[in-house]
Amino acid sequence: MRKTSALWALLMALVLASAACTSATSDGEAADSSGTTADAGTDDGGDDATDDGGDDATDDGGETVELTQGGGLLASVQAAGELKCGTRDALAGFAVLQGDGTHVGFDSDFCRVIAAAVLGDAEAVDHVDLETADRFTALQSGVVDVLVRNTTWTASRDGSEGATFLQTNFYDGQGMLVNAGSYANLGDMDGSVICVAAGTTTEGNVASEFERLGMGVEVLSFEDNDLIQEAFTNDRCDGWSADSSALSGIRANFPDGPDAVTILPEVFSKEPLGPAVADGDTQWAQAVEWAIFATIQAEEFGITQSNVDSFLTSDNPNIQKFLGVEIDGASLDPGLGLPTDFAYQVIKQVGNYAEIFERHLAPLGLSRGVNALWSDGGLLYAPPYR
Ligand SMILES: N[C@@H](CCC(=O)N[C@@H](CS)C(=O)NCC(=O)O)C(=O)O
Repeated sequence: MRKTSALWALLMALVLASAACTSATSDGEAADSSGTTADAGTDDGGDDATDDGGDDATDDGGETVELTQGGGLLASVQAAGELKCGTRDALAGFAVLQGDGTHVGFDSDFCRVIAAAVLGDAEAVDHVDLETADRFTALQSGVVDVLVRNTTWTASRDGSEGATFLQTNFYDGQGMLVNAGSYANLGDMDGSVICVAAGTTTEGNVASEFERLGMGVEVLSFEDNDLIQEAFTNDRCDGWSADSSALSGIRANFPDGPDAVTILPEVFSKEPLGPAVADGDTQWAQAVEWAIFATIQAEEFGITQSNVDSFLTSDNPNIQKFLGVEIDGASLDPGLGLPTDFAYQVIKQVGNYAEIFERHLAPLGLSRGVNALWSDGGLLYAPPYR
Protein backbone atom coordinates (compact mmCIF):
# COMPACT_ATOMS: atom_id res chain seq x y z
CA MET A 1 0.00 0.00 0.00
CA ARG A 2 2.79 2.38 0.96
CA LYS A 3 4.69 1.41 -2.16
CA THR A 4 1.61 2.15 -4.27
CA SER A 5 1.19 5.63 -2.83
CA ALA A 6 4.90 6.31 -3.26
CA LEU A 7 4.58 5.32 -6.89
CA TRP A 8 1.48 7.49 -7.21
CA ALA A 9 3.35 10.45 -5.71
CA LEU A 10 6.19 9.88 -8.12
CA LEU A 11 3.80 9.77 -11.06
CA MET A 12 2.21 13.04 -9.90
CA ALA A 13 5.65 14.59 -9.52
CA LEU A 14 6.42 13.64 -13.12
CA VAL A 15 3.17 15.12 -14.34
CA LEU A 16 3.73 18.32 -12.35
CA ALA A 17 7.33 18.54 -13.49
CA SER A 18 6.39 18.26 -17.13
CA ALA A 19 3.56 20.78 -16.65
CA ALA A 20 6.00 23.23 -15.03
CA CYS A 21 8.38 22.48 -17.85
CA THR A 22 5.75 23.32 -20.43
CA SER A 23 5.17 26.73 -18.92
CA ALA A 24 8.90 27.36 -18.59
CA THR A 25 9.25 26.42 -22.24
CA SER A 26 6.37 28.54 -23.42
CA ASP A 27 8.12 31.81 -22.65
CA GLY A 28 11.27 30.38 -24.18
CA GLU A 29 9.74 28.95 -27.32
CA ALA A 30 12.58 30.07 -29.51
CA ALA A 31 15.06 28.50 -27.12
CA ASP A 32 13.16 25.25 -27.42
CA SER A 33 12.95 25.29 -31.15
CA SER A 34 16.64 26.05 -31.50
CA GLY A 35 17.27 22.77 -29.73
CA THR A 36 18.55 24.24 -26.49
CA THR A 37 16.71 21.88 -24.23
CA ALA A 38 18.38 19.73 -21.68
CA ASP A 39 17.59 16.67 -19.70
CA ALA A 40 16.32 17.15 -16.18
CA GLY A 41 19.17 17.42 -13.79
CA THR A 42 21.18 19.71 -16.03
CA ASP A 43 18.86 22.67 -15.57
CA ASP A 44 20.02 25.55 -13.43
CA GLY A 45 17.50 28.00 -14.76
CA GLY A 46 15.39 30.55 -13.05
CA ASP A 47 12.53 28.28 -12.08
CA ASP A 48 13.46 26.51 -8.89
CA ALA A 49 10.24 24.55 -8.66
CA THR A 50 10.76 23.20 -12.15
CA ASP A 51 14.34 22.43 -11.41
CA ASP A 52 13.66 20.49 -8.23
CA GLY A 53 10.69 18.63 -9.62
CA GLY A 54 12.61 17.58 -12.68
CA ASP A 55 15.63 16.44 -10.74
CA ASP A 56 13.67 14.30 -8.29
CA ALA A 57 11.47 12.77 -10.93
CA THR A 58 14.44 11.75 -13.04
CA ASP A 59 16.59 10.50 -10.17
CA ASP A 60 13.88 8.37 -8.65
CA GLY A 61 11.97 7.24 -11.68
CA GLY A 62 14.67 6.99 -14.32
CA GLU A 63 12.42 9.01 -16.62
CA THR A 64 13.65 11.88 -18.74
CA VAL A 65 11.90 15.22 -18.45
CA GLU A 66 12.72 17.92 -20.97
CA LEU A 67 13.53 21.27 -19.38
CA THR A 68 14.79 24.48 -20.90
CA GLN A 69 18.04 25.77 -19.51
CA GLY A 70 17.21 29.39 -19.39
CA GLY A 71 15.03 32.33 -18.71
CA GLY A 72 14.74 33.04 -22.41
CA LEU A 73 17.13 36.00 -22.68
CA LEU A 74 19.21 34.40 -25.43
CA ALA A 75 16.08 34.00 -27.56
CA SER A 76 14.94 37.55 -26.70
CA VAL A 77 18.26 39.09 -27.66
CA GLN A 78 18.29 37.10 -30.90
CA ALA A 79 14.70 38.15 -31.64
CA ALA A 80 15.55 41.80 -30.92
CA GLY A 81 18.65 41.56 -33.12
CA GLU A 82 20.53 43.82 -30.71
CA LEU A 83 22.52 43.40 -27.51
CA LYS A 84 22.02 45.93 -24.72
CA CYS A 85 25.46 46.10 -23.21
CA GLY A 86 25.97 48.06 -20.00
CA THR A 87 29.23 49.95 -20.25
CA ARG A 88 30.73 53.45 -19.88
CA ASP A 89 31.24 56.41 -22.16
CA ALA A 90 34.42 57.86 -20.72
CA LEU A 91 36.82 55.31 -19.33
CA ALA A 92 40.08 55.49 -21.23
CA GLY A 93 41.18 52.15 -22.64
CA PHE A 94 37.96 50.43 -21.65
CA ALA A 95 35.04 52.35 -23.13
CA VAL A 96 35.12 55.81 -24.65
CA LEU A 97 32.43 57.40 -26.80
CA GLN A 98 34.11 59.08 -29.78
CA GLY A 99 32.92 62.24 -31.49
CA ASP A 100 31.65 60.15 -34.41
CA GLY A 101 29.40 58.13 -32.08
CA THR A 102 31.53 54.97 -31.99
CA HIS A 103 32.53 53.28 -28.75
CA VAL A 104 36.18 52.41 -28.44
CA GLY A 105 37.85 50.30 -25.79
CA PHE A 106 38.47 46.90 -24.28
CA ASP A 107 34.99 46.69 -22.69
CA SER A 108 33.33 48.05 -25.84
CA ASP A 109 35.04 45.33 -27.86
CA PHE A 110 33.88 42.64 -25.45
CA CYS A 111 30.32 43.92 -25.96
CA ARG A 112 31.02 43.35 -29.68
CA VAL A 113 32.44 39.89 -28.99
CA ILE A 114 29.14 38.88 -27.35
CA ALA A 115 27.07 40.39 -30.17
CA ALA A 116 29.21 38.65 -32.82
CA ALA A 117 28.72 35.31 -31.06
CA VAL A 118 25.02 35.61 -30.33
CA LEU A 119 23.84 37.64 -33.32
CA GLY A 120 26.60 37.16 -35.90
CA ASP A 121 26.98 40.95 -35.99
CA ALA A 122 29.56 42.68 -33.81
CA GLU A 123 27.98 46.05 -34.45
CA ALA A 124 24.49 45.06 -33.26
CA VAL A 125 25.19 46.58 -29.85
CA ASP A 126 23.42 49.29 -27.92
CA HIS A 127 26.28 50.53 -25.70
CA VAL A 128 24.36 51.69 -22.62
CA ASP A 129 26.29 54.26 -20.59
CA LEU A 130 25.99 53.43 -16.89
CA GLU A 131 27.11 55.42 -13.86
CA THR A 132 29.10 53.34 -11.42
CA ALA A 133 26.35 53.21 -8.81
CA ASP A 134 23.63 52.18 -11.31
CA ARG A 135 25.28 49.08 -12.71
CA PHE A 136 23.51 46.32 -10.80
CA THR A 137 20.06 47.93 -10.86
CA ALA A 138 20.36 48.19 -14.63
CA LEU A 139 21.23 44.53 -14.83
CA GLN A 140 18.47 43.37 -12.47
CA SER A 141 15.80 45.46 -14.17
CA GLY A 142 16.71 44.30 -17.68
CA VAL A 143 17.83 47.75 -18.84
CA VAL A 144 20.92 45.87 -20.02
CA ASP A 145 21.37 42.23 -21.08
CA VAL A 146 24.93 42.10 -19.86
CA LEU A 147 27.30 44.32 -17.92
CA VAL A 148 30.77 44.79 -19.39
CA ARG A 149 31.96 47.72 -17.35
CA ASN A 150 35.19 47.32 -15.37
CA THR A 151 33.16 45.53 -12.72
CA THR A 152 34.84 43.50 -10.00
CA TRP A 153 33.61 40.04 -9.11
CA THR A 154 33.17 39.76 -5.35
CA ALA A 155 31.29 37.32 -3.14
CA SER A 156 28.81 39.97 -1.98
CA ARG A 157 28.01 41.03 -5.50
CA ASP A 158 27.62 37.42 -6.59
CA GLY A 159 25.42 36.74 -3.58
CA SER A 160 23.43 39.91 -3.03
CA GLU A 161 23.30 41.95 -6.23
CA GLY A 162 21.33 39.49 -8.38
CA ALA A 163 24.37 39.17 -10.63
CA THR A 164 26.18 36.16 -12.03
CA PHE A 165 29.81 36.86 -12.83
CA LEU A 166 31.39 35.07 -15.76
CA GLN A 167 34.91 34.47 -17.04
CA THR A 168 37.18 37.26 -15.84
CA ASN A 169 38.62 39.02 -18.87
CA PHE A 170 40.97 41.36 -17.01
CA TYR A 171 42.67 40.58 -13.70
CA ASP A 172 43.24 43.93 -12.06
CA GLY A 173 44.16 45.32 -8.66
CA GLN A 174 43.65 48.62 -6.89
CA GLY A 175 46.24 51.37 -7.03
CA MET A 176 46.85 54.97 -5.98
CA LEU A 177 47.62 57.96 -8.16
CA VAL A 178 49.27 61.03 -6.59
CA ASN A 179 50.85 64.25 -7.75
CA ALA A 180 54.40 63.59 -8.96
CA GLY A 181 56.88 63.98 -6.12
CA SER A 182 54.24 64.14 -3.37
CA TYR A 183 54.39 60.58 -1.98
CA ALA A 184 56.60 57.58 -2.78
CA ASN A 185 54.56 54.84 -1.10
CA LEU A 186 51.17 54.20 0.47
CA GLY A 187 52.93 54.10 3.82
CA ASP A 188 53.67 57.83 3.49
CA MET A 189 50.01 58.76 3.20
CA ASP A 190 48.91 58.81 6.87
CA GLY A 191 46.38 61.61 7.44
CA SER A 192 45.82 62.20 3.73
CA VAL A 193 42.58 62.65 1.76
CA ILE A 194 41.84 59.92 -0.78
CA CYS A 195 39.28 60.44 -3.54
CA VAL A 196 37.35 57.52 -5.02
CA ALA A 197 34.26 56.77 -7.10
CA ALA A 198 31.10 56.02 -5.13
CA GLY A 199 29.50 52.58 -5.33
CA THR A 200 32.79 50.85 -6.09
CA THR A 201 34.88 48.19 -4.45
CA THR A 202 37.53 50.92 -4.37
CA GLU A 203 35.84 52.70 -1.47
CA GLY A 204 35.91 49.73 0.89
CA ASN A 205 39.40 48.66 -0.16
CA VAL A 206 40.92 52.05 0.74
CA ALA A 207 39.38 51.87 4.19
CA SER A 208 40.57 48.32 4.84
CA GLU A 209 44.06 48.82 3.41
CA PHE A 210 44.80 51.88 5.54
CA GLU A 211 43.30 50.16 8.58
CA ARG A 212 45.60 47.20 7.90
CA LEU A 213 48.53 49.62 7.71
CA GLY A 214 47.41 51.21 10.99
CA MET A 215 46.95 54.59 9.32
CA GLY A 216 44.07 57.04 9.18
CA VAL A 217 42.87 58.67 5.95
CA GLU A 218 39.79 60.61 4.92
CA VAL A 219 37.90 59.09 1.99
CA LEU A 220 35.94 61.41 -0.30
CA SER A 221 33.51 59.68 -2.68
CA PHE A 222 32.33 61.19 -5.98
CA GLU A 223 29.78 60.09 -8.53
CA ASP A 224 32.16 59.91 -11.48
CA ASN A 225 35.70 60.44 -12.65
CA ASP A 226 35.09 63.94 -13.99
CA LEU A 227 34.15 65.08 -10.48
CA ILE A 228 37.21 63.37 -9.00
CA GLN A 229 39.42 64.98 -11.63
CA GLU A 230 38.03 68.39 -10.67
CA ALA A 231 38.53 67.76 -6.95
CA PHE A 232 42.06 66.44 -7.55
CA THR A 233 42.96 69.45 -9.69
CA ASN A 234 41.60 71.76 -6.96
CA ASP A 235 43.86 70.03 -4.40
CA ARG A 236 40.99 68.53 -2.45
CA CYS A 237 42.55 65.06 -2.80
CA ASP A 238 46.06 63.89 -1.96
CA GLY A 239 45.47 60.58 -3.67
CA TRP A 240 43.11 59.19 -6.32
CA SER A 241 42.46 55.52 -5.86
CA ALA A 242 40.89 53.22 -8.49
CA ASP A 243 41.58 50.02 -10.41
CA SER A 244 45.20 50.20 -11.61
CA SER A 245 44.12 49.82 -15.24
CA ALA A 246 41.74 52.78 -14.89
CA LEU A 247 44.52 54.82 -13.27
CA SER A 248 46.77 54.10 -16.26
CA GLY A 249 44.07 55.52 -18.53
CA ILE A 250 43.55 58.51 -16.24
CA ARG A 251 47.29 59.18 -16.11
CA ALA A 252 47.69 58.85 -19.90
CA ASN A 253 45.00 61.50 -20.39
CA PHE A 254 45.88 63.73 -17.44
CA PRO A 255 45.16 67.39 -18.28
CA ASP A 256 48.69 68.50 -17.27
CA GLY A 257 50.31 65.52 -19.03
CA PRO A 258 51.10 62.05 -17.66
CA ASP A 259 54.28 63.19 -15.92
CA ALA A 260 52.30 65.47 -13.61
CA VAL A 261 51.15 62.39 -11.68
CA THR A 262 52.58 59.06 -10.52
CA ILE A 263 50.99 55.71 -9.75
CA LEU A 264 52.41 54.36 -6.48
CA PRO A 265 54.05 50.90 -6.63
CA GLU A 266 51.59 49.12 -4.31
CA VAL A 267 48.67 47.14 -5.75
CA PHE A 268 46.52 46.48 -2.72
CA SER A 269 43.52 44.41 -3.76
CA LYS A 270 42.34 41.79 -6.22
CA GLU A 271 39.92 43.20 -8.81
CA PRO A 272 38.90 40.49 -11.25
CA LEU A 273 36.95 42.37 -13.93
CA GLY A 274 34.60 40.59 -16.27
CA PRO A 275 31.11 40.40 -17.69
CA ALA A 276 28.11 39.83 -15.44
CA VAL A 277 24.53 38.84 -16.26
CA ALA A 278 21.41 38.79 -14.12
CA ASP A 279 20.88 35.70 -11.97
CA GLY A 280 18.48 33.01 -13.14
CA ASP A 281 19.26 32.41 -16.80
CA THR A 282 21.94 29.79 -17.17
CA GLN A 283 21.57 29.51 -20.92
CA TRP A 284 22.26 33.22 -21.40
CA ALA A 285 25.15 33.13 -18.94
CA GLN A 286 26.73 30.22 -20.80
CA ALA A 287 26.28 31.89 -24.19
CA VAL A 288 28.06 35.03 -22.94
CA GLU A 289 30.77 33.04 -21.24
CA TRP A 290 31.59 30.92 -24.30
CA ALA A 291 31.81 34.09 -26.39
CA ILE A 292 34.54 35.33 -24.01
CA PHE A 293 36.26 31.92 -24.04
CA ALA A 294 36.39 32.08 -27.85
CA THR A 295 38.75 35.08 -27.72
CA ILE A 296 41.09 33.24 -25.34
CA GLN A 297 40.98 29.94 -27.24
CA ALA A 298 41.63 31.73 -30.54
CA GLU A 299 44.78 33.28 -29.12
CA GLU A 300 45.90 29.88 -27.91
CA PHE A 301 45.38 28.39 -31.38
CA GLY A 302 47.17 31.38 -32.97
CA ILE A 303 44.01 32.34 -34.85
CA THR A 304 43.71 36.06 -35.55
CA GLN A 305 41.30 38.36 -37.32
CA SER A 306 43.52 38.38 -40.40
CA ASN A 307 44.38 34.67 -40.59
CA VAL A 308 41.11 33.07 -39.42
CA ASP A 309 39.98 32.19 -42.95
CA SER A 310 43.12 30.16 -43.54
CA PHE A 311 42.19 28.02 -40.51
CA LEU A 312 38.88 26.98 -42.11
CA THR A 313 40.84 24.34 -44.00
CA SER A 314 42.87 23.25 -40.98
CA ASP A 315 43.08 19.50 -40.51
CA ASN A 316 43.28 19.88 -36.72
CA PRO A 317 39.92 18.49 -35.49
CA ASN A 318 39.98 20.75 -32.43
CA ILE A 319 40.24 23.82 -34.63
CA GLN A 320 37.60 22.47 -37.00
CA LYS A 321 35.16 22.04 -34.09
CA PHE A 322 36.03 25.45 -32.67
CA LEU A 323 35.41 27.26 -35.96
CA GLY A 324 32.26 25.29 -36.73
CA VAL A 325 33.78 23.63 -39.79
CA GLU A 326 31.73 20.68 -41.01
CA ILE A 327 33.20 17.29 -40.25
CA ASP A 328 31.46 14.42 -42.05
CA GLY A 329 28.67 16.78 -43.06
CA ALA A 330 28.00 18.36 -39.64
CA SER A 331 29.47 21.09 -37.44
CA LEU A 332 29.79 20.61 -33.70
CA ASP A 333 26.74 21.95 -31.88
CA PRO A 334 27.34 21.59 -28.15
CA GLY A 335 23.81 22.86 -27.42
CA LEU A 336 24.74 26.27 -26.07
CA GLY A 337 22.17 27.94 -28.31
CA LEU A 338 24.93 29.73 -30.23
CA PRO A 339 25.33 29.50 -34.01
CA THR A 340 27.90 26.80 -34.83
CA ASP A 341 30.22 29.41 -36.39
CA PHE A 342 30.07 31.77 -33.38
CA ALA A 343 33.80 31.58 -32.65
CA TYR A 344 34.62 32.30 -36.31
CA GLN A 345 32.38 35.38 -36.17
CA VAL A 346 33.99 36.61 -32.95
CA ILE A 347 37.51 36.31 -34.36
CA LYS A 348 36.69 37.56 -37.85
CA GLN A 349 34.74 40.59 -36.64
CA VAL A 350 36.54 41.55 -33.41
CA GLY A 351 39.73 39.51 -33.00
CA ASN A 352 41.32 37.27 -30.39
CA TYR A 353 42.10 38.29 -26.80
CA ALA A 354 45.66 39.42 -27.60
CA GLU A 355 44.43 41.59 -30.44
CA ILE A 356 41.81 43.27 -28.25
CA PHE A 357 44.38 43.83 -25.50
CA GLU A 358 46.97 45.23 -27.90
CA ARG A 359 44.40 47.53 -29.49
CA HIS A 360 43.21 49.17 -26.28
CA LEU A 361 45.31 48.43 -23.21
CA ALA A 362 48.88 48.17 -24.52
CA PRO A 363 48.74 51.86 -25.60
CA LEU A 364 48.15 52.76 -21.93
CA GLY A 365 51.44 51.07 -21.08
CA LEU A 366 49.76 47.96 -19.65
CA SER A 367 51.49 44.65 -20.21
CA ARG A 368 49.83 41.25 -20.18
CA GLY A 369 51.21 40.15 -16.77
CA VAL A 370 48.69 37.79 -15.15
CA ASN A 371 46.39 38.44 -18.10
CA ALA A 372 48.60 36.27 -20.29
CA LEU A 373 47.43 32.85 -21.45
CA TRP A 374 47.91 29.99 -18.99
CA SER A 375 50.39 28.52 -21.49
CA ASP A 376 52.47 31.71 -21.11
CA GLY A 377 52.29 31.61 -17.31
CA GLY A 378 49.14 33.72 -16.98
CA LEU A 379 45.62 33.07 -15.74
CA LEU A 380 43.64 32.99 -18.98
CA TYR A 381 42.39 29.49 -19.70
CA ALA A 382 39.43 28.44 -21.84
CA PRO A 383 37.83 25.04 -21.33
CA PRO A 384 38.00 22.75 -24.37
CA TYR A 385 35.44 23.32 -27.08
CA ARG A 386 34.32 19.80 -27.91
N1 LIG B 1 36.17 47.68 -10.40
C1 LIG B 1 35.58 48.53 -9.43
C2 LIG B 1 35.56 49.99 -9.85
C3 LIG B 1 34.70 50.24 -11.06
C4 LIG B 1 34.35 51.70 -11.32
O1 LIG B 1 33.19 52.00 -11.50
N2 LIG B 1 35.32 52.60 -11.33
C5 LIG B 1 35.06 53.99 -11.53
C6 LIG B 1 36.32 54.72 -11.24
S1 LIG B 1 37.62 54.35 -12.38
C7 LIG B 1 34.59 54.27 -12.94
O2 LIG B 1 34.57 53.40 -13.79
N3 LIG B 1 34.24 55.48 -13.23
C8 LIG B 1 33.86 55.83 -14.57
C9 LIG B 1 33.40 57.23 -14.61
O3 LIG B 1 33.22 57.83 -13.59
O4 LIG B 1 33.23 57.73 -15.69
C10 LIG B 1 34.16 48.08 -9.12
O5 LIG B 1 33.65 47.18 -9.78
O6 LIG B 1 33.56 48.62 -8.20
